[in-house]
Amino acid sequence: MVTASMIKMPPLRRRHELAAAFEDLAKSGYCVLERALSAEATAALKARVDQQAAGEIAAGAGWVEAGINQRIWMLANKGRMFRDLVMSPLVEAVMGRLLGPRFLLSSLTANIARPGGAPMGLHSDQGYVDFWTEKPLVANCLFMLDDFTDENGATRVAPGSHLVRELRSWSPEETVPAVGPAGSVMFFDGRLVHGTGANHTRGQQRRAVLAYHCRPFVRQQENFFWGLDPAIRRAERPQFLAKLGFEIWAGLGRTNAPNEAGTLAPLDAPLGALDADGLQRDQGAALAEDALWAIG
Ligand SMILES: O=C(O)CCC(=O)C(=O)O
Repeated sequence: MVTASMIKMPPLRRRHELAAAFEDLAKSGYCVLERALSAEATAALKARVDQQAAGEIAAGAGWVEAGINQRIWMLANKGRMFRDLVMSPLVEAVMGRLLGPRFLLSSLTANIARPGGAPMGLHSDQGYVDFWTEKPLVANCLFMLDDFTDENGATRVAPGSHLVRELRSWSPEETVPAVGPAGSVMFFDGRLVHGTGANHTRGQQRRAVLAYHCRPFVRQQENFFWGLDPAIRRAERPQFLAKLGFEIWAGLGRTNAPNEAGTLAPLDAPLGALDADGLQRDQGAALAEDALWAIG
């Protein structure tokens, strides 16, 4: 069931605040904006994350690392409040700045760093690209649902690493904790080296929602075409579905439906092999094995 969102969208910042954030992003590869979420929104998101985390463990579907930290994937299916978060003008403005127009949502997840949780390996979110890029191909926005501190596993970041052309490994000593009060959002360049910190507290969980985005020609981390709940696909706003890639961009993402345009839907009867009379037939006679060798 698609329910109405209970949270207020983070407001767009004043011009000078955004300008300062863009400067930090350019220089350091990340920026933290405090009070991006209201206290009510932060509490509602946190409660929903906790409920889902417990539910996934109870259902035997928990994604738990080394028995401690928990990741929740596909939040697009797990509450309208998460879908609204990525539609906010603030996310739109900062992601647009980093990735250009028509960027896509790559994944929408929660990450809970629990006491005793080990640090995540340092990496960049476009680490699968084996060369440095002049501009980021992907970018992330991390909503802090708890105060992020050095002790409780605030994300470790290597300031300026997004500008280092040589792809190399990084050591924890080159990183600093990205701290901020609950309700803050951290935006970061996909080339920035970072990772979840170790949680050294006795009893504090450190929860985050991560809206990871990519340029429209990059493969997404989550496969929304298979993974999105069909009921949500039917009910959601075209703008949201476009963010997931259900629209053609620059000729990419076609389905061969007649007059395809706007939000694309699964086809009941995709156009297949036709005979000369225009009748659909399975014309898939196998090629002889030696023909395959010839192709290879
Ligand atoms: O939760 C965090 O602190 C960061 C997670 C992270 O590094 C990632 O998802 O790539």
